Amino acid sequence: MSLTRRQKWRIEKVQSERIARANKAAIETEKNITNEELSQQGRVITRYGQRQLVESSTGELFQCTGRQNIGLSVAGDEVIFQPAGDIEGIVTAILPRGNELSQKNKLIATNIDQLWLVVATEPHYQFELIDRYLILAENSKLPINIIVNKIELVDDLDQLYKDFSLYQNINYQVHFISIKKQLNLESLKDQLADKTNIFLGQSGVGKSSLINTLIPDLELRVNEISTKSKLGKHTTTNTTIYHIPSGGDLIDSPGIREFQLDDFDAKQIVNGFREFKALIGQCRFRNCHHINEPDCAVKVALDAGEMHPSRYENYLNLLPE
Ligand SMILES: Nc1nc2c(ncn2[C@@H]2O[C@H](COP(=O)(O)OP(=O)(O)OP(=O)(O)O)[C@@H](O)[C@H]2O)c(=O)[nH]1
Ligand SMILES: [Mg+2]
Ligand SMILES: [Zn+2]
Repeated sequence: MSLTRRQKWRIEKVQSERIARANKAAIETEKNITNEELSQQGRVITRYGQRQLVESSTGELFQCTGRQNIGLSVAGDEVIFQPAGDIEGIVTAILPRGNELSQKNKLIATNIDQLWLVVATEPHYQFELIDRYLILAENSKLPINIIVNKIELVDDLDQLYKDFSLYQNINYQVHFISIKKQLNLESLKDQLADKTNIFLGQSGVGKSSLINTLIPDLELRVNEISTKSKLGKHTTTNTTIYHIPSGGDLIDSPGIREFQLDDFDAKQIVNGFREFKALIGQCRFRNCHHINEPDCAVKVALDAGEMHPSRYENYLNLLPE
């Protein structure tokens, strides 16, 4: 759908008005900066419109506007900010990002140490969907591991372990848990400690249940942030970082519920299969698609049983026409 000139003009006008308002707010805040207040490094906890809530290294929260032309920071961003009074401040720089998680070109969060793909026995896990999430993570340079929830629902645990051994064999960690029966949650907490974590996965697998188990007073904290940031109740719909009492941080992103996997191109798909990496340079043809070319290292590995047939099948299914 293409926009008419008039529609484009409207959108640009609304945007420039919004930016003008933000700049005006920044100028107002800047007036309150006294010389004693030196720049600090902090982390963006959540963003609301043109404002962001920044946590200082001592754990204080500052409601900040951004200085002009530095771009918008999102949850996870390390920033340099200058306090103006006790609760306000101005972000003057965004530090280079280690990684980014985006959805449809919209940045959701940055500097994620660990992405967890949550699947469950009900709705029953699907390998093709798992592989698609893994492709996304591998291409965004996001370390990813797998959580299998609701294990108390299966009769045959051995079969379940066998199903996921193919991912363990290519060095993804797999945690089998039951939130309902509180199984294996302690070992998971150990894995979350000292890291910034985010949970992804289809609806109904238990992401919210897991977050509530890890942070029992989550609702209280959401309210606290709303009050401190004066951002109103809207905060609950924003991507926000919370500290887990047992260690580590958690990025809660309700938008993840609608998370859609974009289509990948052939290069991204090859890049998304971890076990291909060691083989890629070894095919006879440099532009080998690993389908039916002669002397294809991927096919050789498959025939030798070194690559799982289900992964290769998904590779073929996911390749664009
Ligand atoms: N049997 C069983 N049910 C569970 C377990 N963990 C969560 N559930 C249930 O699964 C349902 C979905 O859980 P949620 O935490 O809402 O799932 P979600 O991933 O946040 O889903 P969306 O918000 O829609 O993306 C709820 O009814 C939970 O009570 C578990 O270990 N075993
Ligand atoms: Mg949920
Ligand atoms: Zn090949």
